[in-house]
Amino acid sequence: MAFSPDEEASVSVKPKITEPELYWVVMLNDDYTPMDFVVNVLMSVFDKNPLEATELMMTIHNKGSARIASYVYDIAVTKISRVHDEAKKNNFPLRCTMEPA
Ligand code: TYC
Repeated sequence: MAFSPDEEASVSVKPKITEPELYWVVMLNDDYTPMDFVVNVLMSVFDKNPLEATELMMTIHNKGSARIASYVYDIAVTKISRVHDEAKKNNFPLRCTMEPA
């Protein structure tokens, strides 16, 4: 039997909205990638300004790694690929990893 318009209107629909899981992109130190190359990658791939990029690069250099920014999974993977592609093109060993935020 079909619902009357009144019955139909009383059916409540619960929207199931969940926050997407985020992932940190973590950049790692190495002994060979030039500092200015890292700063440029932080500006071009992660939209950091020159001061932020320089501070982040020095944190990585001094501490071994730093969390750069958090993204949904596909964006984090794409950012990391861009870093690795750029590093490979220039023969530098610069690497990033990803961790759940
Ligand atoms: N340690 C590098 C150097 O002394 C600089 C560097 C910083 C490399 C950050 C990688 O993610 C990095 N030239």
